[in-house]
Amino acid sequence: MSKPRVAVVFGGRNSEHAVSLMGAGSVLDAIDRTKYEVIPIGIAQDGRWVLAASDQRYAIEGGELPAVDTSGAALALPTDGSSLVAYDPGSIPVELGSVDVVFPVMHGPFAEDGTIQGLLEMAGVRYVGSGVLASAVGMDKAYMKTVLAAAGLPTGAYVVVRDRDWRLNRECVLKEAEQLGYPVFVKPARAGSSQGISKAHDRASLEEAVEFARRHDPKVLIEAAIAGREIECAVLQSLGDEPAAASLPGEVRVEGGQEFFDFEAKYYPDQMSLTVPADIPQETGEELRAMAVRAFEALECEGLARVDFFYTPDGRLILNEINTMPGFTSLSVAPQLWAASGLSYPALVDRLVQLALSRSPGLR
Ligand code: G1L
Repeated sequence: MSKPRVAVVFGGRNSEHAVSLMGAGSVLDAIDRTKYEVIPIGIAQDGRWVLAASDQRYAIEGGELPAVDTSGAALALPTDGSSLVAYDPGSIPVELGSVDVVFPVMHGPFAEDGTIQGLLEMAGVRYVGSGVLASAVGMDKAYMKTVLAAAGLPTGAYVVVRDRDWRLNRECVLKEAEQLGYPVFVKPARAGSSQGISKAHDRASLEEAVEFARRHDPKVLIEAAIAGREIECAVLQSLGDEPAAASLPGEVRVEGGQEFFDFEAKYYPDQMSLTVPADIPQETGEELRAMAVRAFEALECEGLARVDFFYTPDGRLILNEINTMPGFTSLSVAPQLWAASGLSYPALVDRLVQLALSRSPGLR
């Protein structure tokens, strides 16, 4: 039998292009080429799909994909339901033939928000990770909280600021937000990673923080600051009919006294430390893992997700967020949590590909 053909798709039209390239570098490095035929496809900043060299740790330095000058469709949707077309760096359209699985390694709008997943659904191609709904809900922090709360999971207090409210009812919005009490965190509702996030201590800094977040997204979330330790858990779908499994919980600490876990700290691992298992009471750890699985199920996630909690000084667990496309280099939190739980990075990559291969495209 021939090897399953796995297209690793990375890059994308967004500010976190380089982060995606680092993740793709790790996946391309770890995936078993004796078992799979690997086809790396980069999406350049201009949106073109480029066939990348298949044998290298692609652009692990976080460089850019070559700009290509192509005309016509950047991606040809297959008519037979399974054949993809990309371009080689010399702008030659390359018929990729049928692909068994796409492994998307991308961030932000047009990528982890369900867009690529929808495109792949239309093309009838299986893919790694969550589907359209879970990806879209996971990307929008406001809807994420709605879904988590509906599942009975404890989330923090927040206010959603839509564009119209901000332009027409600013005073009202600010008053409502101030009910949360200062300090508050202000975040773009749908930006990937931690970009556009800031902390506000008073009315003036709150207005500034909302304007700052609005540079990334016209929809903004204002959240009550929660004092507590940051404990994270990775959830992995099972291959059979068993429920999804939670990793050991790990505690994330930001080094160097930053106010919060910002974009820089997240992607420069020497600025954060991860302790696995987290030093918390046994029952708290078990409760956290059960909550993480419930969150995974509430969004109907597939593949892998990372669930982030606050553990407050008075012993409560609050679910901060769920990430359907968590950092995914071998040194990122979710892979490290699974490594400490007995599943190595190459085994995790393999499991994700096997999960995708085992499911039917379309409704499930
Ligand atoms: F395997 C999943 F679940 F599909 C998956 C795919 C991609 C998990 C995590 C990621 N992560 C990313 O793509 C990244 C943009 C964070 C780059 Cl590492």
